[in-house]
Order: sequence, then C-alpha cells, then structure tokens
Amino acid sequence: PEGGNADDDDVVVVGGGVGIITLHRPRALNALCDALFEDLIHAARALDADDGIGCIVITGSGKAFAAGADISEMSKREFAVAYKTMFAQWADITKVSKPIIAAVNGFALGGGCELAMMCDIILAGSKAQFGQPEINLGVIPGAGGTQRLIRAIGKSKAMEMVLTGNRINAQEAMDAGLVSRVIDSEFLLDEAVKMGYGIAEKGGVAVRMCKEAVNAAEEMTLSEGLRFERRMFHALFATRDQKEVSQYICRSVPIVSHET
Ligand code: CO8
Repeated sequence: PEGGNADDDDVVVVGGGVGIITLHRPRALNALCDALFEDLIHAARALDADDGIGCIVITGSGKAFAAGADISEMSKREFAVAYKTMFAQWADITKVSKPIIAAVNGFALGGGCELAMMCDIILAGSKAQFGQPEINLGVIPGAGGTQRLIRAIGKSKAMEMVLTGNRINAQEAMDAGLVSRVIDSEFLLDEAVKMGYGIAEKGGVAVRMCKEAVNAAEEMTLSEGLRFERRMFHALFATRDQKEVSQYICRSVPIVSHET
C-alpha cells in the first residue's frame, strides 16, 4: 500500500466485497515491527474507506499469524521512548468501522494475540497457538493482553496465561471462548473469506451498527448498553437498506390461506 515503509516486509491487499490483509514478514514470523504495523493500519484504513468492501480479513502465514511485537526492535528502548512510541497507534485497528475477522494459523503470541483480540471474530486454524509470553521478557502485555483476554476467557485462565507465559492451542482457545471456530488449517483462509462475504452482503449500515453495539457492551453497564442498542435499532428504520431488505422479505413470505 501507499505510504508503507516496511521495505521487503509487506502487507498485501486483495479485494472484492472482502478485503484480505496478509501479514508477510516471514523471516521474523510476522513479528510486528513499527513499519509492519504502520502498513497494517494503513491497509485497514484504506479498506474501511473503500465502498466496495464490506468485511476485512487479517491473516498471516501457516507458521505464524504474528509472533509478537518485534523483540529486537523494542528490547533496548528506554522509558521515555517506550512511553512516547510503543503501541500508541495499535488501538487504531479497533477504530475500523467494518467487521474484521482474524484468521489465525500458527503462532499468535504477545502482540500477535493482542492484534487478534482487537479483531471482531477470531477463526483459528487447527495449528494455531495463542499466548502472552511477555512475562518471560520481564514485561507485561501492553496492547490489551491483560484487558481483552480476561473479557474473552475469564480471570483464572487469563491470569494463568499472562503469569506463566504458557501457550494454548486452537482447541483450548475454542473451549475457552477466545475463538469462535477451529478450522482445518488448509481451509482457514477460504472459510474466513466465505464468512466475510456472508457478512459483506448484508446491509452495510446495520453491519457497522451491530459491530458498534456489541463492542459497546464491553464498555457500558447493561442498562446503558440496552438503551444504546435500542437507539441504534430505531435509527436503522431510517435507512434504505432496511426498507429494501424488508420489502424483499415481504415478497418472499409464502401466502397461506386463512381457511387452511
Ligand atoms: N520479534 C522479533 N523476531 C522474532 C520474534 C519476535 N517477537 N519471534 C520470532 N522472531 C524471529 C526469530 O528471532 C528468528 O529469527 P532468526 O532466524 O533471525 O534467528 C525467526 O523469527 C524464527 O524464529 P525461531 O527460530 O525462534 O522459530 P521457532 O519455530 O524455533 O520458534 C517461536 C517459534 C516459539 C514463536 C519463537 O520464535 C519465539 O518464542 N518467539 C518469541 C515470541 C515472543 O516472545 N513474542 C513477543 C511477545 S512480547 C510482545 O509482543 C510485546 C512486548 C515486547 C517487548 C519486548 C521488550 C523486552
């Protein structure tokens, strides 16, 4: 993408109704160096702004979704530089208004696991492994690992993962509720794209509002969330999508005689 500066490290964008972003930094297992993350954000923003795209898939390679933030880039940083630069822009991924599916194969560790958790749906390939190994490096997760993980899998399991640095496999991640499905590695991307097309063909405004409302549940009390949801529900009656879809549904309803 334009504006990218990750030299031979790259992010490839393919599109239709679904935009696929492939992390491609094979020599470091897709470790998220600053340049790669910058390219990722740039690609995600471009797809979010593209009217032809209804859903985004972020994926990596068979060996790694992303093996973390880039250790070699970060290990020598002093506090002031770390404070000013590290992870500040990562949260921009959560500002993307269209749904993002993380198709995770291989390692999703540290920042890689945190990136997956910033997405809206995580599909795991059968060889996926998730972990927050920061504790082994003398630090703690810094891009949501202590916050989103507990919301996804509960305190005890999240605490075990961040305190021991141990990894969990795809099935364990599924059982814990971190991922929505485990798919044979070979078919992971196909399935993610298929799901993406299924989402992309729905009404675009309703899809974005769905995402916004579900994500709001993590920030709001139940009564605030219910009010927020109801307001969005009402607002959707002002959209052309709603009128067109309900007209279609009305035409599709089989006519049953009152006498039968
Ligand atoms: N950063 C930079 N390079 C990496 C990373 C990473 N996170 N992960 C792997 N690589 C590189 C390796 O250094 C190696 O490069 P080279 O061939 O030049 O030596 C290459 O990728 C291949 O890795 P391995 O040979 O180790 O492959 P294996 O299949 O043997 O092992 C593992 C795969 C288990 C994933 C192993 O590479 C590993 O444990 N990686 C580190 C995982 C990790 O701890 N990630 C970081 C989590 S922490 C984080 O994301 C945020 C905080 C960062 C702060 C760091 C400051 C201290």
